[in-house]
Amino acid sequence: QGQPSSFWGPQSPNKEAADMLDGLAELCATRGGDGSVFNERGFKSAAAALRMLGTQITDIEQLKDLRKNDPERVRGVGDGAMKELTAFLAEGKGKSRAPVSGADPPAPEACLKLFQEVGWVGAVKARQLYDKGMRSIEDLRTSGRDLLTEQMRVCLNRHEDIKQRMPRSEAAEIEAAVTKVAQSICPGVICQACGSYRRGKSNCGDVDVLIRPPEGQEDSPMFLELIKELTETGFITDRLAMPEGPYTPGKPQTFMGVCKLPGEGQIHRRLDVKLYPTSMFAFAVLYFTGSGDFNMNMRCFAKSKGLKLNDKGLFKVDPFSGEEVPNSGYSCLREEDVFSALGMDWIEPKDRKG
Ligand code: DCP
Ligand code: MG
Ligand code: MN
Repeated sequence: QGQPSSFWGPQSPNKEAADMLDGLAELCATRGGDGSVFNERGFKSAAAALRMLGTQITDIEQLKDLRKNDPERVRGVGDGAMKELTAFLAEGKGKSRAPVSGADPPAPEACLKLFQEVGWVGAVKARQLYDKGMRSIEDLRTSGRDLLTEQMRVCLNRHEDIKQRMPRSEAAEIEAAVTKVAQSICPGVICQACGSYRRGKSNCGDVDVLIRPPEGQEDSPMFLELIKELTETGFITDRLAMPEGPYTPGKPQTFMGVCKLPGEGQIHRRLDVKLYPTSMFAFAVLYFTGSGDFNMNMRCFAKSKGLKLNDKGLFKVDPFSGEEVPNSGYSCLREEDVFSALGMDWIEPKDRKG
């Protein structure tokens, strides 16, 4: 702002150097990969600064001097750009050249890994995005949107926030925020954060809140109202999954989405909320406490005893058909009951590792 714009474009005495930097920025953008976005921006802002500069730069020492004595005029010319400009001015102009520094083209595996860090993007989608020429998160944002599902788009929008794990104290605050509204809608309802939080981890990737109808009640129609209210207060910011169809007694209900605690400096967090009827609740708590490996081991153990364990119950399996035997479900109101039904000793959540 407030700078002479007449130097812009073809009139700029530093057009060639600026064009060179813009070219490198473009190269970084198409190559993508982690870190290259930084280079891309750096080169772009350095190019812009050079175009604004009235004086022609023929020697790198001029720029070094400006950076020292008049930094405002060359703000945007960072160390990365200085490296390129040093080479450019020394070698002579007009050569098309690869960056001295700059990101190496990312290996396909690096891209596939990067893409799968975006929620809902799996191996197949990551490959598809790569084959369509996507190389960075920035690429997905600028030209990959049409290739993504609604859920992937939400996760991409919030990527910088939700890829970060949160301290367990924040998971506790989120659990409390959900509990407070749930209690106001349905007094006596039980809310319990499971997942890594319940296993005592010091940080959590998301918060998994399980809801149980009030004492003496098998089911509750409160779920949609809870989600609605949490959304209206601005706590829930995005939806990834909602219960399908109208409320059906006896069926679990699932919300997946994104939330943000009120107040300065808070960032978006992944939140899963699930309501299970009382008869399924202990199984659901067990399942959503994990860990994933622990669950797999416990399911295998159940299988070895001719039983099937999931988030809804523990059932006998017909040895011939392999099907669940109707009405064979064990009645377990506490997690402890599930362990004893399987003939296992109790294992503390913090010890449920493998
Ligand atoms: N779970 C499972 N199998 C899956 C997904 C989940 O058994 N395919 C169970 C075990 C997990 C729990 O659900 O512990 C919660 O899933 P999360 O993905 O939220 O995992 P965690 O809470 O354990 O870890 P994080 O801190 O990353 O959220
Ligand atoms: Mg979790
Ligand atoms: Mn979860």
